[in-house]
Amino acid sequence: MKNIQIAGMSCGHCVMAVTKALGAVDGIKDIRVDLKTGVATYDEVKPVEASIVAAAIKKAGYDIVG
Ligand SMILES: [Cu+2]
Repeated sequence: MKNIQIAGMSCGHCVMAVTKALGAVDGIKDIRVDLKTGVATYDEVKPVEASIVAAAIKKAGYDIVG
């Protein structure tokens, strides 16, 4: 179970966009995104490099905090 803090989400569309972006990354499943806290939670079925996750989030128009 991984947690990432995402900046820039403001509505349900943002949640969908982030969920979709994470879902497109090979190895990531069971994604939950909380709009209020900005935290995305997911499981990895295989190791996924943090840089790949960051790139996917960035491509969707958001940033990982920290
Ligand atoms: Cu939005």
